[in-house]
Amino acid sequence: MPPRDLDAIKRIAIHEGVARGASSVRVADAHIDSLARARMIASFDRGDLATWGYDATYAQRATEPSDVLPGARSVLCVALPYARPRPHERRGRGRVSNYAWSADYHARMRTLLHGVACAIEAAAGERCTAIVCDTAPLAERAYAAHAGVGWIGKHTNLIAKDAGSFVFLGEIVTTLALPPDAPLRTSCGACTRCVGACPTGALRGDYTIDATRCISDLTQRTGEIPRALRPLVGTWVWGCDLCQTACPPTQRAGEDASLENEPLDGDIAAPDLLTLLRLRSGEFKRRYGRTAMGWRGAAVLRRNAAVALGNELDRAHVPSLIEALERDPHPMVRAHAAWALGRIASPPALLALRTRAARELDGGAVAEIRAALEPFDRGEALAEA
Ligand code: B12
Ligand code: SF4
Ligand code: SF4
Repeated sequence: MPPRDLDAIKRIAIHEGVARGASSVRVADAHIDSLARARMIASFDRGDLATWGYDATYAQRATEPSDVLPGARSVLCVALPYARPRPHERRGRGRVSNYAWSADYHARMRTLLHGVACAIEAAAGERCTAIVCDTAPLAERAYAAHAGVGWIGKHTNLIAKDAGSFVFLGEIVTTLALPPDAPLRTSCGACTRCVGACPTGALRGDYTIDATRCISDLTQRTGEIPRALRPLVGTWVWGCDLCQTACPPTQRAGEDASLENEPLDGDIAAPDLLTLLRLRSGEFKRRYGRTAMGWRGAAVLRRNAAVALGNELDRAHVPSLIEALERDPHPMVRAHAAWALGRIASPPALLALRTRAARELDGGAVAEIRAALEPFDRGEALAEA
């Protein structure tokens, strides 16, 4: 196909993408990205992504677009903005990351990409595209940076030129050799605001992250949240936005008013923690099934609510935490409720822990109850001595 026609196809794709809500649509060459591969392997070797089970094979596949589509020559990268104003903080309410307030972005992104891919294939007269968003192995940020959609910041997110970092990324890998765009020349410079804003010290400041410390990872994992990190999670119950809300280019970008980013309801961004602590499967599916919070199940959200309540240190929450300690069907939730009660440490909280210690059958929950009581038992032993 002559280059002139490829230029026209690229223009059609860009027009289609922007018309469908993307803030940016640009093209990268579908080369093997050796730099990104080396950075990913180094990150996996350090254990930064330990919870995700990524390895050198994943890094290899993610930096070779022909793994997604044999014969790939170009990657069309799009950024879809999603920032919305955050509700005021209120006691007893959890914090949910901006990206999960509206209907799950994967479906929206796929619809957008599908429309653009159809336009490309109609113009090319052949099947020549594959769609990627989050699921197929692809270093999405690295290719978006090559295409000049934005640059990768010290918080490791891609900062789109005008929309900031609150953008979802999606790609169309194609066998067409579309004319590539140039990367941006922008960088973070001397700024380190995201590093200072991160409560868990997950960001090193050298454009790498220890994701095992990131609240986004901690609130999405299915196992326990490490005890030492629980106090640092604060009241986040799903994801975390702190490094991005501190980021000057993201602040300057402001919000996106499109209807698709409208929060599903008034509570979704700041759910009532006691309601979340009692959330069961049916209600979970009804409330969260359509959102990006809908894939880990109700027990993970109950666990996160227990941690948030432990961090609020409000004695009024003790009866609900005792109920979770005694009746929650999931041992992980009982274990985190034990931790929360130990943090609050009012006389009824400690009594409930001691009573439960004699009845609890799950080893992990027993260990948490013992750990919660340990400072007080030690104190009593010292007083007796
Ligand atoms: C696993 C994962 C996570 C993990 C790990 C995050 C991480 N930083 O790696 C956790 C659960 C922590 C996470 C959290 C979030 N995630 Co996430 N996540 C992913 C996923 C599925 C894979 C990322 C991955 O492979 N990480 C491994 C690292 C080593 O590789 P990498 O980040 O892709 O790329 C590195 C290299 O490319 C390298 N690099 C290569 N070339 C160059 C060149 C230069 C100059 C530099 C500096 C770096 C560099 O730097 C990159 C960053 O370290 C991607 C989707 C995808 N397939 O890419 C979404 C994705 C990265 N997540 C996304 C989002 C929205 C989030 C959250 C904002 C959600 C939230 N609010 O809670 C947070 C942000 C936390 C943070 N500070 O990163 C978006 C990011 C959009 C954007 N603007 O960048 C993505 C792209 C999903 C999407 N399709 O939109 N996520
Ligand atoms: S999302 Fe939160 S915990 Fe994760 S790196 Fe950013 S500020 Fe730190
Ligand atoms: S806060 Fe500053 S250092 Fe961090 S990503 Fe934004 S511009 Fe870069």
